[in-house]
Amino acid sequence: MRSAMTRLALLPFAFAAGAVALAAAPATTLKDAFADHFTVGAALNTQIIVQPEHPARALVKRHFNSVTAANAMKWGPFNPEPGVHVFEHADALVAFAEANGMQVIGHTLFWHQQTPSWVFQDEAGAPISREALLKRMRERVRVVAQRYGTRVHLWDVVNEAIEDDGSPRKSNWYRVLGDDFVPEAFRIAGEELPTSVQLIYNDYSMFQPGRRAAVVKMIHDLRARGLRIDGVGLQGHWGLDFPKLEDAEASIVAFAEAGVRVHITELDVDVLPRSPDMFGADLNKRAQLSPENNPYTAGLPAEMQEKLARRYAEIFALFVKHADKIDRVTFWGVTDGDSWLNGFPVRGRTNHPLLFARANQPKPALDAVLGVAAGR
Ligand code: 9MR
Repeated sequence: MRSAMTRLALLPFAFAAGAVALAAAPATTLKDAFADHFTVGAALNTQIIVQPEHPARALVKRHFNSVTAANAMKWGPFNPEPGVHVFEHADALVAFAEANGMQVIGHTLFWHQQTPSWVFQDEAGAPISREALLKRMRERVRVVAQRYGTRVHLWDVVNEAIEDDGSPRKSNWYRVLGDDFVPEAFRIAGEELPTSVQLIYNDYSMFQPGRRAAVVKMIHDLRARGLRIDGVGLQGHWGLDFPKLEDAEASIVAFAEAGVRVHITELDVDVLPRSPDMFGADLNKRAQLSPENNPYTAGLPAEMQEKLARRYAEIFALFVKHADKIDRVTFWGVTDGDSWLNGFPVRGRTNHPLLFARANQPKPALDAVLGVAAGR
């Protein structure tokens, strides 16, 4: 790692002092550059999924060999009312991926967000029983198993069930199922999905020691019960200065040592000011919009482009170092304009967290990431 970092530090980046901020299209692509290391994915919002002429589609086809629905497969958008399924968007994602030789990532079976409240109520509107909830969970997995089977490469079975300190998140799932929530979710997924479909636990701030230890324990507990878990997803909603990459590295190593594959599932690098209590992706945390916390509405200045590029380079140097443990690196969005970070943790900001700018232009960060693959 240190040698890769040192090499990077010595690089005369093409966008240094005075250079134009945005770069020309590179000759190589992300998926080709990292072909020997891991697949490279992007989360697609519903506009990109349903509009064949969407301008970001060309970038997706060129650079990525894995796609995740940002929303279309979650319980709420997919099954908003009892017995009512919206297949159209998920079907379109799967068809687009198949037409272009990309893996489909199923995101996500069970999460505390974007799950309709009816899921946790019986027909009379009273809190649901444990048995009835387990039955609903199984029905959901049966529907996706029957419709997509092995066309979905893996599922994030459970998303975000652990707090920073390692304690269980007190969600609606936990209120009904308690400590059985995660094992029952993996039991149902393992029984209903084809055996070649990988089963993943996915969470943010995986660099936190408490969450790291709890996830390692979860892996051992699931296996002790005879249940299957194939991988762990580190979301990777990171910033220019957080986390310390040694902490992320410790988690990558710990999960691999626990015997699962590692996935980087939702990578982006927030360039806007954020107070430390807002780290992570807890959607209940919000701050007020102000000129101070929204400084780059007219575009990202050259020195910030460079900072972002260097951060992405050190992040990818870490991933390449651990490529034997990592199956996939997925970005949470394609261009800066479609990033969720324009709305979190402050609504209405102009963020620049990805490798492509708002009009699809490659940013210096793309060149820096490709440079890591090339050993530049
Ligand atoms: O990108 C997703 C955004 O469009 C939704 O509004 C949001 C709220 O539910 O969820 C976003 O994706 C989240 C992902 O599913 C799980 N990890 C955190 C992501 C960012 O909130």
